[in-house]
This record gives sequence, structure tokens and C-alpha cells, in this order.
Amino acid sequence: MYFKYYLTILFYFTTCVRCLTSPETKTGKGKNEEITVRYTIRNNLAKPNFEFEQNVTSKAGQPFIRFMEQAADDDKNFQFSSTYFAKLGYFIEKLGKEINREGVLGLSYWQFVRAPSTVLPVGVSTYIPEDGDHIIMDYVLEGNCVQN
Ligand code: B12
Repeated sequence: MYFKYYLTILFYFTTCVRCLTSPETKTGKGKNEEITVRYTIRNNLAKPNFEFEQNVTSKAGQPFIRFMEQAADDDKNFQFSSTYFAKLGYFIEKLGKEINREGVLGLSYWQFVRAPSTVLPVGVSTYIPEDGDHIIMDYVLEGNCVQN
């Protein structure tokens, strides 16, 4: 009788401890495991047009901005500048080569997209990429921000 109670308590205890200590993330990759994300920066809007791509491998569970930092360390074409906004995190201002906006009508910005065409509803400090994601920073004309 007592042994049965003992077994039941032991079962719930081990299940609970495993649940609290498990390093698994939502994607099924442990926090210490690495994931690979394909990262493209694309400017088809202003001169000079450019497109650069690389695979970035880093720890699972980190926001995309950490992958952007690593991409910039690996290749200067991926250098960027940003502005920090309270609660929202970093807004990406410039990416890659200096852009000449002459001839571009309207306001433009770097749109944060998951390929092929999902405009992400959060910024680079919030989005946690999954293994195999293809992320595109696309230089576009303003007007496509996901509204609240
Ligand atoms: C206007 C606007 C934009 C404009 C901002 C420029 C402009 N000319 O005003 C543009 C179109 C460029 C834009 C872009 C993006 N935006 Co926007 N934007 C808004 C909007 C509709 C109003 C912001 C505003 O004017 N506030 C009033 C002013 C007085 O306050 P402010 O603090 O100065 O506002 C500034 C910041 O909000 C900043 N900003 C705007 N968007 C974003 C997004 C992020 C992640 C950050 C850090 C800052 C930021 O620009 C504003 C003007 O300077 C809000 C919705 C809302 N209800 O707030 C969404 C909102 C803030 N944006 C959002 C998002 C997701 C984005 C993008 C990431 C979309 C994308 N996938 O590309 C991009 C940013 C990409 C990047 N380069 O980092 C989300 C943020 C959600 C979250 N929790 O992270 C919001 C809340 C919309 C939503 N989904 O509900 N955006």
C-alpha cells in the first residue's frame, strides 16, 4: 500500500523535475544545440542594388539579432546599425552597403521577412529563429508594417 503511494509520488516528482530542467526549446532543439539559419539581405530598391546570403549557425533559443551579429562578424557586408526602442527592442536602420536613396520615392525601411513572404509580426530582438529558417531583410518602401 505505502509502496504504491511511494511509486506514484516518485513518478510525479521525476516527471516534474524533468519538465523543469529540460533544455528543450519550442523547436525541439536544446538550448545548447546549434541551429542553422539562411540569412539574406536584399536591396532591389535603391542604387547600388545588392543581395548577400550566408548560412549562420548559432545556439538555439536566441533572438535573431544574435544571428545578425554573427553574420556581421563573418562577413562585413552584413554590418548593420540599429536604434533601441523601449519594450520593442532594436529597429534595424542600416544594413550592408551605404544606400543612395536618390530616385527612391517615399520612405523606405528594412523589412523583416521569413521566406518566402511572411512579414514577421515582431522585430529582430523578439523573433527566435528555428532550424532551417530562411530570413530575409528586404529593403522596401514603407506602408507594409503589420498593424496592431
Ligand atoms: C509606423 C510603424 C512602423 C514604421 C516606422 C517608421 C515611421 N515612419 O513611422 C515602419 C513601416 C518602418 C515599421 C517597421 C516595422 N515594424 Co512597425 N509599427 C509602426 C506602428 C504602426 C506605429 C508606430 C508609431 O508611429 N508609434 C508612435 C510614435 C510617436 O512612437 P515611437 O516610439 O516614436 O514609434 C517608433 C517605434 O514604434 C519604431 N518602430 C516601428 N515599428 C517598429 C518595430 C520594432 C521591432 C521596433 C524595435 C521599433 C519600431 O518606429 C516608430 C517611429 O519612429 C506600430 C503599431 C503601434 N500600434 O505602435 C508598428 C509596430 C511597432 N511595428 C511592428 C513591427 C513588427 C515592425 C517590423 C519588424 C515589421 C517587419 N516584419 O518588417 C518593422 C521593423 C523592421 C526593422 N527594420 O527593424 C510591431 C512590433 C511588434 C513587436 N512586439 O515587436 C508593431 C507593434 C505592429 C504590430 N505588429 O502590431 N513600423
